Amino acid sequence: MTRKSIFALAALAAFGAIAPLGCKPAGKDGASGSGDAPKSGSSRIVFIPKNMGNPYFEAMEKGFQQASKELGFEFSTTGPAVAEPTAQISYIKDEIQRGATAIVIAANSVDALNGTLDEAKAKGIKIITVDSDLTGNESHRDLGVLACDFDTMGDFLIEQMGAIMNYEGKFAILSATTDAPNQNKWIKGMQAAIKNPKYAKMQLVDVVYGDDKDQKSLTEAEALLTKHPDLKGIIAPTTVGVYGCAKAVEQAGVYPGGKNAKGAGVSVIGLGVAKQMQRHLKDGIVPKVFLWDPAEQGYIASYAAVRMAEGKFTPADGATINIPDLPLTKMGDKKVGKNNVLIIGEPVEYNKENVDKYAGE
Ligand code: RAM
Repeated sequence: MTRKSIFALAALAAFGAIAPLGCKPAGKDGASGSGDAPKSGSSRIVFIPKNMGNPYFEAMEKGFQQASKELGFEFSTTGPAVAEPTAQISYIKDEIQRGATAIVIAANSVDALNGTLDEAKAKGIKIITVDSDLTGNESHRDLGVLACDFDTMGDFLIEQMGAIMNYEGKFAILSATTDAPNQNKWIKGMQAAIKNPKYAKMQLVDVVYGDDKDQKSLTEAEALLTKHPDLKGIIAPTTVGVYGCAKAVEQAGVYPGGKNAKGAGVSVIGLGVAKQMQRHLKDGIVPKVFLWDPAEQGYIASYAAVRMAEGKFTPADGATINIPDLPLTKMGDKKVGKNNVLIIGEPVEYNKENVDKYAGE
């Protein structure tokens, strides 16, 4: 028996000690039914992404599913079709009624959910944010599990764009929704970063929003190309957005080396899912994108939720939680920091040379 399966059995036994708080599967319109079949007598973790049908969050579900197999909880995903600030409230309320053990949520707003999350916490439901935190309102959840250090993301993206455009010329940002906590934190970081004299010749000419919708992202990217014919780059720190930008520069032929490119052309970079960006990277339409394995957030959030429900883990600055290794990733002790944020790691670069390896994961 492998180390992992021994661990899984031990954890399953321990988890059985948790009082079941309700076992009805989520049955709302948006429910994906992505978990294992309901396990009677076990606890329930519900994942509420920003929006359903987003490949990024679908990748995250794999981490919950893996943890569900190891720990034996019932897992389901439910959420709104569109990423709007208040769109997640009714889904949280439903879970308060049903009595989920834990709600894991990628917040669409820093404050619109506060009251509803407080109601859930008052019922003993553990609240964990992933991907997008309640920035400035962290007390309304128990823990935030974030892929990377949000404080350095702005510097990182500006330096990446700068190096590609020779630290000179016009660039734009294409984001997701205007309220997205993670996006806004990163945009603020980028706006602060360009004040560094190193970037004095770079000009941020526009910030536009594709709302994490395919068509709107494409249309907004096309509008940027029309409005700024001398644009040298677009940073899209959203997986839906960066894909829309890739399609726009491809269709317009203005990517580096494209038939309508002026000078070095328009370089698109951002945060992208390897599989979704694979062809654009391999064809040289997009030079590079960055991301992390979204599944890790689901996996760690699941373990944190279960250990919290067991009374074995209390999130606090300096507290640690041990996470078993994933088949491809070493985990181990993860430390909680300020505002109860657990940062997993750093973004990985996907490019022409390595994307096949990551897209196959
Ligand atoms: C989109 C969402 C999500 C973000 C990723 C990188 O899918 O906006 O919140 O973290 O991109």
